[in-house]
Amino acid sequence: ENRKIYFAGSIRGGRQDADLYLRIVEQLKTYGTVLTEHVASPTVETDEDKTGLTDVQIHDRDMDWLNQSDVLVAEVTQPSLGVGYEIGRAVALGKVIICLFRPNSGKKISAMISGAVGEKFFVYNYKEEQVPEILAKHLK
Ligand code: 6IA
Repeated sequence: ENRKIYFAGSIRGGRQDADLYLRIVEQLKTYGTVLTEHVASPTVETDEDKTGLTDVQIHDRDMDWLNQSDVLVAEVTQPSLGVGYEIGRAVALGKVIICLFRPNSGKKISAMISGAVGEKFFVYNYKEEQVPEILAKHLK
């Protein structure tokens, strides 16, 4: 019953929330295997240069992981084309999707995310201290 969790967060879209991603991933690990831990890595950008992976390889590997995953958890406060793309692909695959947005960032969430709520698509306007209860509700 090892649950596979795909965590999505901004990389080239901007790394200002990277430390928060790390704290969310630490909590996610208590619920299963996080396939995409690098998203939370403080060194993802220099790692990216070192691994020499092409963008095609990055994309194809991520789509593989998304396919295998049981649930997508996306921190969507910092807008990212890649995260938006992953969410859309996850919808097409029928995955359970949990989007986390922090209104106190002063940003506005895209209508294409907030408007996509449904049976398997959840959007939370949250503060960091609520992360444990939100994750427990869906993953316990
Ligand atoms: O457009 P963005 O770069 O902000 O898109 C971020 C999203 O795309 C994340 O949720 C990731 O799942 C995915 N993504 C973007 N870049 C990478 C990447 N770079 N590796 C894996 N997933 C990525 C290379 C990292 C390096 C450690 C090899």
